[in-house]
Parts: sequence; structure tokens; C-alpha cells
Amino acid sequence: MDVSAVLSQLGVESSSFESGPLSVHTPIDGSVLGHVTPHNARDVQAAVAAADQAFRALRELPAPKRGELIRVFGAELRANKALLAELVSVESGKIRQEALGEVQEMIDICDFAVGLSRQLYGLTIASERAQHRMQEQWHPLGPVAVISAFNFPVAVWAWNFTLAIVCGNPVVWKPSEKTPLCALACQALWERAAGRASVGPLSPRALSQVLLGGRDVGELLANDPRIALVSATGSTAMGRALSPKVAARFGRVLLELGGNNAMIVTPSADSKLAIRATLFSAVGTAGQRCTSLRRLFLHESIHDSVVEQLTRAYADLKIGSPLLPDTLVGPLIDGGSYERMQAALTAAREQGGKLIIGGTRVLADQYPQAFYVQPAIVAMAHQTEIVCQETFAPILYTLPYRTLDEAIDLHNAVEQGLSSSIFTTDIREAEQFLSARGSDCGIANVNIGPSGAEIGGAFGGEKATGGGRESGSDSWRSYMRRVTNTINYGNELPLAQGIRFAD
Ligand code: UN1
Repeated sequence: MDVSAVLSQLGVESSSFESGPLSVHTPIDGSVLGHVTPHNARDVQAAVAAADQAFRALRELPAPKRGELIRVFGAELRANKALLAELVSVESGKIRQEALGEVQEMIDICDFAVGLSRQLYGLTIASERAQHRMQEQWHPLGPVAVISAFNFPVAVWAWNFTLAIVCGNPVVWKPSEKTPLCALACQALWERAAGRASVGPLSPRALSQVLLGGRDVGELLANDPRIALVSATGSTAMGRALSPKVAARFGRVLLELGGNNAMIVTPSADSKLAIRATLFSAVGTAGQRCTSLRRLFLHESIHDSVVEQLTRAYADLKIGSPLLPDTLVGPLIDGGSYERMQAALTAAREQGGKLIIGGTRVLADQYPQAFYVQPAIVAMAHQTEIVCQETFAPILYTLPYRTLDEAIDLHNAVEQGLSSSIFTTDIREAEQFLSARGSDCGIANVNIGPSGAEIGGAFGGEKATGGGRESGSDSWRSYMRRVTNTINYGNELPLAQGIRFAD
């Protein structure tokens, strides 16, 4: 597969992907797409120093002018949507529709960030003292490191990057080792766009930098006191290793880690909708979204019929190259992912699960170096250990339940807390699920699946998902520091709480 034409149209210089010790493979057929050079400790030092320097200038640029940078970047993305989506499909293996959706998600967050650049509001607060005024200001925080995963190789960076820039912070980005080309393309588009915006002496290069490499690069960024915020997306294990390093120097983290997302389908649900939503959420992106549906709680009165209808729908799924127009399920990212899927299926069987459909490798003759699988449904009588783990592959566990209280208890009895949903037409059930004693996740939906969130809401989850919130709503606050100001415009010096002292 030749992506050099796509890369060069996106503005990536061929020298950056034509030679280097790290080869980049497409999950579509396993062939080599290019070669890149990982950055070393000295490069990381230089990038952080440049970001730190750029921060001093960016924080002085008025926020609406910072928004202008993102406005031109959004226009560049609009003009290159199809090309960038093509690269996303080829490098990450997601189908065209989803790749286009991912680039659209970047465009949407650009629009959001541009508006936000004029709305970084602080509160004014009533002072208890006469002739005093209190207010909050939000100031730029400092250089931000973004560590992103292969499954959303461009959008998750864009959520962070666009907000960080309008909030006044340069970004250094360590993309997944599996998707470096997408990162190089985003950087090239950014440089092209930002070159057209008027930012005075600011160099667009220093506002966004890409550092290729593995865990070592991530660790250097986590340990560097000049990095004010580390925003990391990936496994819970990665977050567990990274977070204490940042905490040890009192840096900030924004974590979006594992999910083990569920759906509860009650007897009153519109089952047609529930089945369509299950398909998209469980097999979309070949089960490799943080928000993918992994646990399906079905009321015992509808369990068998829903499983039967789902099985029929699974049997019809078109699996194949993500570049073909009618494919719904593309490949897994690599062989390791396939192995982990098989190990999970074995464990599920050992723990009493019944494989209803799927799980097997397909198209191995056509693509011996790639890993396509038939998405699996496993009926479980109980929520066993393997069901409580996140396996980043298309395995859907179905579980029967009797009462909604029991379903919600089971729903919440996993360590992760990212996304969740209920299908019901009963307002009491819906509201109970959304209430304080309902779903304990960061995202809780009614009559839509757990995946495919819009950018306008805050995205992230609780417990082992890490507690971070990215993207919309007031997530921008993570990228700024809050200053509380008390201003005395009188001639007296009254103390708070009525304290009298030497007066
Ligand atoms: C992720 O899988 O890391 O809600 C992000 C969704 C997408 C983002 C997923 N908008 O499924």
C-alpha cells in the first residue's frame, strides 16, 4: 500500500517517513507504509525547551487571537478531510465512514475551541467586606504533553490540542507507535495553516511538536517539571504507571483510560433500536474504541430473543478491508491484539461462557499478515473475572438480569467507569439509571449506545478510567490555572471573618 502520495499532499516531507529504524505497518494487509525515526532524550529535551519558550509568548497573545489560529487550522482540516481520513483508515484500519467521522470530530472541536476562545469566563464573587470585590481569572497553565492511542489517531489529540492552544499552552504530542504517520500529517496541516495566521513572532512549529517513540518518551515527558499537564489516553495499566510520576512533581494529569462499557436493555425497550445501537457500539472500529460496548445486560424475559436477533445481525456483518465501501468491520490493529482476543475467549469459556458466534480469524488466506476477526458474542451466566476486564477487541458478553437494581449493581461492579447506556421507554427506569444511584460512569445515555459521543459534552470517566474530562463543556478548565483575586478599593483594611488585629 502506497501512502506517500497521500502524505505528500498533506504536506509531510518524504524524508520524515522514508527511512528510519521504526517501520510502520498498515493493519489492512500488514504491509510496510513507511519508516520513521524515534526521538531520543535529547530531542525530548529540545522540544520541551522550545514549548516552554513558546509558552511565554503564547500566554501573552489574547485568547481570541489564539482562537484565530485554531480557526485557520479548522479550515485546513475541512479542505483536507477526505485525504486525512484516507490516512487514518490505512494506518489504523478503521472503515472510511468512521475515519471521516474522526476527522469531522477534529473539525467540530476546532469550531468549539474558536468560540471558547472568547468565553474563558471567570466568576465575580460577592465579597463579605465593604468596598471589596472578588473575581476569578483563568490563566494559561504551561506546556501540555498529549499521549494518544492508535484507535483515535487524530481526534483525541485534536480535542487536547485545540483547547490547549486557545487556553494559551503549546503542545508536545507523543502519538501511538502504531500511528506515527497520522501525527506527522496533523503536524504538517497545522504548520501550513498556522503559517497563514498572523501570530507575530510566534513559530507555529513550537506551538505544536510531535515526538515519536515509545514508553521512554512518555516517561521523559511525565518527569519533566516544565510540562504542566500530561493528558494521556490509553490503558489503565499505562495510566497507573504514568500518573504517580507526574504526581510526584505535583504536575497535572488528565487521564482517559480503560472502559468496560455496558448497556442495559429493559423489557420496555424498543428492541430494534437496541440491536442497531449494539451493533454500532460493539463491532464499530472492530471493538477498539474506549467506548466500545462490551457488556450487554438483557432482562431475562427478552434475553433469548435479543441474543437470537443479534446473532443474525452478526452473521451478516461485512468484514474486510476498511477501504471497501460496504465493509463494517475492519482488521484488528495487530497480531498481539488478536492473541489477547483469543486468550479472553478461552478464559470466558473456562469461566462458563457459551460462544454464540464469532471469535475466529477470517480472510487469513487473502491477508496472511493481517488480523480480521468475526466479532464474537459470548453468553455469560455470571459477570466473571474476564467480563470485568477490558479486552480491546470485538467481544460482546451478554448477561441476563431480573431486576433493574440488580442490573445497575452488576453494571457498576467493574473497576472502569467510562460510558454506559440504558434502552427503555419507561421514564422511571431511565431516570433511575441517570440518577446518583444509577450508572457510575462519566457518560450515561438513554436509548443510544455507549460509543460515538459528540464533542460538545465533557468526555471521560470515573474510577480506573482516570477521572479526566476532555473535549466539550467546561473541560477547558483543566488546561488553565485559576487565580482568585480580592481587590480592596476602599480606605479601610477590614479582615475576613471579622477578625480584629492591631486596629
Ligand atoms: C476513544 O475511543 O478513545 O465517543 C475516543 C466515541 C468517540 C471518541 C472515542 N467520539 O466513541
